[in-house]
Amino acid sequence: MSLTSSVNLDWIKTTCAYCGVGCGIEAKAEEVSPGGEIIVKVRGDEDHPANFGRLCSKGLALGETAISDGRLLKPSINNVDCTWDQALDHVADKFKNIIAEHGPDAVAFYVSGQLLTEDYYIANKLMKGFIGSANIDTNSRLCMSSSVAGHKRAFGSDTVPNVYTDFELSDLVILVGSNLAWCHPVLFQRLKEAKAQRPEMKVVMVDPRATDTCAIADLHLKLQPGTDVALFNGLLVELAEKNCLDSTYIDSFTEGFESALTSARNEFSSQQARSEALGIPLNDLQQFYDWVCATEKTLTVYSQGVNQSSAGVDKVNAIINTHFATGRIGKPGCGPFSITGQPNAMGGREVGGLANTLAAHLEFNDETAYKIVSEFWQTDRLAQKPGLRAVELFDAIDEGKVKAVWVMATNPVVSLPNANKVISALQKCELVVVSDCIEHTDTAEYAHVKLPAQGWSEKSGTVTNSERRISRQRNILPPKGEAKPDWWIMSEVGKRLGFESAFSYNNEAEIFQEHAQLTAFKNNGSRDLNLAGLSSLNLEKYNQLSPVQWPCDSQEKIAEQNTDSAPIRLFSEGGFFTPSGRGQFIAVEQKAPKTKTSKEYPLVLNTGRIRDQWHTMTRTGLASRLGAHKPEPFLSIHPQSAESINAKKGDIIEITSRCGSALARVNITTDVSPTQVFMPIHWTNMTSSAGRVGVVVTPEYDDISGQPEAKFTPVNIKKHDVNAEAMVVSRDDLDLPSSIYWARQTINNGYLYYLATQDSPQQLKQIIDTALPQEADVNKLQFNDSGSNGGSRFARIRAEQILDCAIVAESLAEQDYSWLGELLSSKPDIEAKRSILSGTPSGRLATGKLICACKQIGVKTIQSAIESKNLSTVKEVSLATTAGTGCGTCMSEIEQILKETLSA
Ligand SMILES: Nc1nc2c(c(=O)[nH]1)N[C@H]1C(S)=C(S)[C@@H](COP(=O)(O)OP(=O)(O)OC[C@H]3O[C@@H](n4cnc5c(=O)[nH]c(N)nc54)[C@H](O)[C@@H]3O)O[C@H]1N2
Ligand SMILES: Nc1nc2c(c(=O)[nH]1)N[C@H]1C(S)=C(S)[C@@H](COP(=O)(O)OP(=O)(O)OC[C@H]3O[C@@H](n4cnc5c(=O)[nH]c(N)nc54)[C@H](O)[C@@H]3O)O[C@H]1N2
Ligand code: SF4
Ligand SMILES: [Mo]
Repeated sequence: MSLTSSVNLDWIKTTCAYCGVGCGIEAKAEEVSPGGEIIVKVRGDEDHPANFGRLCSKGLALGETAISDGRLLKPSINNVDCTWDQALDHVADKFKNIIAEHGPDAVAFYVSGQLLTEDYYIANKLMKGFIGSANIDTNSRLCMSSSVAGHKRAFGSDTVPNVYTDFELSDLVILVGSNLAWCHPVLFQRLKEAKAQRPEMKVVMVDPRATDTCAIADLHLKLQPGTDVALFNGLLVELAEKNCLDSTYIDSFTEGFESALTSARNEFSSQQARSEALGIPLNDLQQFYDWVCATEKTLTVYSQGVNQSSAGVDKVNAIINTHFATGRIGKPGCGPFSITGQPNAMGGREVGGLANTLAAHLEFNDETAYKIVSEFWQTDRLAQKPGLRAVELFDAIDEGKVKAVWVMATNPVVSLPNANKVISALQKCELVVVSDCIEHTDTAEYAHVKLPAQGWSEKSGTVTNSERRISRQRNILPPKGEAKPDWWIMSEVGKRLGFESAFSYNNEAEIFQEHAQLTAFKNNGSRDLNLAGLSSLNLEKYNQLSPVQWPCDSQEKIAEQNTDSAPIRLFSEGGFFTPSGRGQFIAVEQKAPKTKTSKEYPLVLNTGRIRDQWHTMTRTGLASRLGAHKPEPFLSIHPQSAESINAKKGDIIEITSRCGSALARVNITTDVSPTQVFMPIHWTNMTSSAGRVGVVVTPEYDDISGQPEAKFTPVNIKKHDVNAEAMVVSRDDLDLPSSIYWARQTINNGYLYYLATQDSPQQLKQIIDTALPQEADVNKLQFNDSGSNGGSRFARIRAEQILDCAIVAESLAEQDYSWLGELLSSKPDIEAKRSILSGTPSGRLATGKLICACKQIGVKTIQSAIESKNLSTVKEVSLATTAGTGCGTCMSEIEQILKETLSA
């Protein structure tokens, strides 16, 4: 593709495609050479109040993912390419027929916090307003729904009262179930910098597992999984006992304090008993409680360790109770702060994308709300009752009750619990439509209709971040292939379903304006979400919109925000949206997770994220520099667990629950306790043979929110028999037999495969030979390792290129082979050949495992700098090697390497 004169070559302000921090980015299209490939350059936006110029490794690598590789470029029906008209007619006809025969509840949308607000608004309007069913649910059900439900119980609305500057202003930050260092890296950096400036500031981490976030924690409470309610109930008791209550706040603005306190008191006979149940030493528990009692500016930041639990909503309310009790809410530096995961989790909540919300913070079972929305949308078909929530929805598909599902911007075959059941449901479903920007995803495999959506850098609209700040995402590049905006695709189907006038939009600005108008419609202060100040933005103003926080009910208020950028906090003086106008304490009690461990399933599986990958890797998986940090699916287990199954470094482990099994490389570490194991969520059928952890995860969920218990599945583990292993670099996908364990990492110009099998090394070599593409005119370089029972190393070389290369042995655990990842972009010179034949990196290939993804610095470079230059601080290492000078998230690893190298 060549740049046309219509493409803007200036730096354009936009927002990151990934997490809910919502960092501002400046991006720019650039031709590598005249008429050549276009790349997108990315830098942090210094004016954006979320990040003030900072970015993390994922944000910095966005340019590398804005490429044509792997993109879904054309619509198709049953895997045959077709025109947009054919695809849209087909979807509309099928929906129409199914609705005519079985009613509107026989169809469903399953959408995502990665849609823009404009897309999300259209999805909600079409399903709830015009198809007349509330069967639209979203992956935010798996992510934020416990927080939403907790907020509604306490505040009467789904409101996040805080702002990011609270991270800097707080004196005590409690991180609950949040791996901030890896999952919200820019907030982590802000917190870290604040703590460096004010060392008296305290950070407490509440997580059963040790993570990189520990690096800034003064105290780590390694609680038993699922026991957060008991921890915060204990705090409430302590606050009462130590006279640390704010009775003015309690009396003036809240209700239900006494019963919440009674419930917390009755839970345990003493704090000693509580500490035993929590698995936290009494001293640590007391230290934590003392700090909270003594610190006015206490900020509780929480994420999936809280939400993804069958007691998720109770956990949220147990936290909020403690802030109500102390009046520490809505004031600088304090409050209960739920941080969102996806870039537009908040926007989705605002339009009402969850199956149990009507629209724009208006709820079902409320006649006034019903009238407001019907009147505004001019519809008499508005859904009457809440729809099915994610897990229930896929169960209903499995049972044949829902016959058509349209999946947009999410990959449920990977991300839903009991994920093999999702496959069986999709296989039975009469119509599966998938809108995605990527051609091959685990879910798209089961689609009858595939619709190419515009992705980041092409699409245009708005997102809302964790601090209620609305920012524009702007297009930088022309769309790839025939990709269209999601809102356009749905509107076209809406028109074809007979709702012409309701879905005739010329651009996304018109949709945003309508959404803003609905939030303001007959609002009169009755709803927190009010975008009246934005409800008359025309296209030009919309295009110029700078980041703005809601509520923004007048243009004057927006102008004020722009002049002194005064952040908006809520609830410091009540003003709740409950029927009584008072904040509600909720009496909660510790409940055990729904599925119990047993003799057969003695360990608890915890799942979560890694630093450099985003979810199912459809996009971060495209950037080679993001693949190197953790290249394979892994299972973290404690040394005692390893001993119990006789596992050692490099082994492959099979992990099994009542739902299913997965395979992963073992990571033996005291970061997890002896009764727990941890596995990341990112690997799929596209990137591994059996690394999809969702297959193992229990489908139990919180009854109130419907959010699955993704952090607690009883499992057992055993060693997977392996007689031979191989690493293969290949320019193409390898088609491997199903008996082989494999995982695939993207490298420059191809893939690095990790293989393991019960076959012999010789048999494995044959399998690799068959899987590699036939090539003519190649020179073969081969070394047969007589010491390794049929092991070998070989490469095929043509002209100045290494085509592929493999190392086969009984075991590869003893050495680091990450240097193989460099081969497809290196010349077949003497250093490369020597490395291949000897199986040991030499020369420039010897920099070791990647530590700093931004600056591409390997472990060996860091180690040798420490040794040769006598470095003794992380800062010195950074200066000497540039490692850690990009996003800085690798600093704690650098520190670890420094410690290890110095002690060695
Ligand atoms: N690199 C990266 N960043 C991301 C994402 C990504 O895919 N990759 N995804 C984004 C999204 S959508 C989300 S939702 C966020 C999630 O961000 P986080 O919630 O920070 O991430 P997780 O790794 O899911 O889980 C957080 C922690 O909860 C802990 N935990 C498990 N059980 C319990 C418990 O019972 N109590 C407590 N207190 N803690 C527990 C886990 O050990 C884990 O360390 O990250 C966002 N940012
Ligand atoms: N066991 C376990 N399971 C979990 C979690 C966990 O911690 N443990 N976390 C849960 C959480 S918090 C989340 S948020 C989910 C995330 O899980 P998913 O939402 O399933 O993961 P993604 O890989 O982000 O899927 C997004 C898809 O949308 C596509 N896409 C990107 N942009 C666009 C766009 O603009 N339009 C369209 N149409 N498509 C687009 C991407 O290519 C990708 O295929 O996983 C959940 N599942
Ligand atoms: S912290 Fe990283 S992933 Fe999150 S928005 Fe900022 S740059 Fe993007
Ligand atoms: Mo999420």
